[in-house]
Amino acid sequence: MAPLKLNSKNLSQIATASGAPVQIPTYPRGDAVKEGIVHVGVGGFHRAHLAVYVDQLMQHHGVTDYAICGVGLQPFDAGMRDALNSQDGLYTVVERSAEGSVAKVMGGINSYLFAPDDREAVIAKLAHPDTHIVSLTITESGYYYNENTHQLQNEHPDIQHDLHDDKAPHTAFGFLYHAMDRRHKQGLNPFTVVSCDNMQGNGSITRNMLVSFARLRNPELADWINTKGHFPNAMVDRITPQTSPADKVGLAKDFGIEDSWPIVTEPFMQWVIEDHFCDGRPPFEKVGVQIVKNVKEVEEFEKHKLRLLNGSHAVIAYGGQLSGHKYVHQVMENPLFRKIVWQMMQEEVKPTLPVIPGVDIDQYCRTLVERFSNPPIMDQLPRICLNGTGKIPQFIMPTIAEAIWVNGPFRRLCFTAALWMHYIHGVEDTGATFEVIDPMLDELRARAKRGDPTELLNIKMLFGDDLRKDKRFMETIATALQQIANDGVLATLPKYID
Ligand code: CS2
Repeated sequence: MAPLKLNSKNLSQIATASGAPVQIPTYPRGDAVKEGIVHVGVGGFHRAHLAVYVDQLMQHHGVTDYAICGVGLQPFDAGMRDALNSQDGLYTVVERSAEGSVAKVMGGINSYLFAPDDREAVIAKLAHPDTHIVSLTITESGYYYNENTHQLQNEHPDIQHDLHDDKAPHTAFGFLYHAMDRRHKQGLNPFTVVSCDNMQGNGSITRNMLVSFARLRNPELADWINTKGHFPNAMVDRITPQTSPADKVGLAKDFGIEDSWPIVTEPFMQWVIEDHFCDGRPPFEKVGVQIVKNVKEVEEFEKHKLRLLNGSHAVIAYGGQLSGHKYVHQVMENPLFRKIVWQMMQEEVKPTLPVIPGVDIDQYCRTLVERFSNPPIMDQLPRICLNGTGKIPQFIMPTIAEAIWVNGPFRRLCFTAALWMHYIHGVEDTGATFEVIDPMLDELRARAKRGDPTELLNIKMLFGDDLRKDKRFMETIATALQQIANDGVLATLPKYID
């Protein structure tokens, strides 16, 4: 039988059309529900994470006032607009594990607004009294955060544009600012802003950047946002590869669904978030979200995840790409990479991590190795390599700084940072070239020298003075970079394994 196009009309048929059962939303949607969450930056991760939790709240707990309105700010979001609008907001999540695949149609995204088409509609939606939470996946670079000074990048052309233009904001902060202004004037509460991006202290960074932005335009509003607004910190986790053409073909063949943008992901998912919401929240804890009262505890979960998972991903992705691999699980099949991942986690990262009652770090590391080795999800290395300037300063450098303070080892972490510095040239060890995507690529390329990290480390916005001034660090990273440039990744790897 021909696959069925995914939309509301075909839903019940889709549930049983193929031999394999498919979970479908059986809850009210459309005008029958309220959109209490507006999510900015709907991509694969959001649709596999927050939107799944919301789907479960609607499906199993009768929640009707926290459906999601998705928002795209960038011209490249047009593809997501078209995919979701042509399917009544529905899409499929395929959870793939060694045991097989399970398909679930998700209905938590109730509508979608594309800002380049209608910026006013987005501001009005954010300011609407039914909007209680505004969540963000805008990537690290969307926060305009200076890693060195911890301040907003005031001089950035996007920020300058939004500081002086009232009609057509470009950045998330421009939109949030106008919406907060309207809510303030209408006597409403601020909405809670929930960052779902991978940054240590993502909520605090969001608060500080938005309040700094607002202060440059309207200090009174900045004070209101700062005192009344809530920005919970959160640790988010689910490995979500980019959707490939083969994923669509597989979905049609195995489950009889024609979906223009499905998601294939791992079964694992985790969200640990501070219980700080200023305008209400759904009962997230009912669907497995870890809602935590204690700010410190969230910080600790974030540290574990960013340093162990995302830090390991960096060595796998930059090392794997340079040595000609395509997917994470392929890299993990190489015993040298498996060992460096394990030894970096155990010997260099673990000593910098706090003990969290109830969390066994060794077990967490073993689970990560299994998740990375999970062959069927086909996690692409370029996805993880993308935008390294937002990742290395978050996932690797703070661990090195702390390893130095505790007088622990850090040469594998330096090797990882050096891999990224070498990766910037876009040339594999074999001489084959690949595309490098980074918002700072021109500056990186102008500064990157084969075998010499100094000029790159002098980018003040990315790297702290503490590291630049540390002689042992500078020597270790320079040695690693020279070895990679001279001998290639695979020949250098054994030098970093005991
Ligand atoms: C990856 C993350 O892009 C990256 O750097 O490490 O997207 C990773 O897959 C997620 O954080 C997993 O939760």
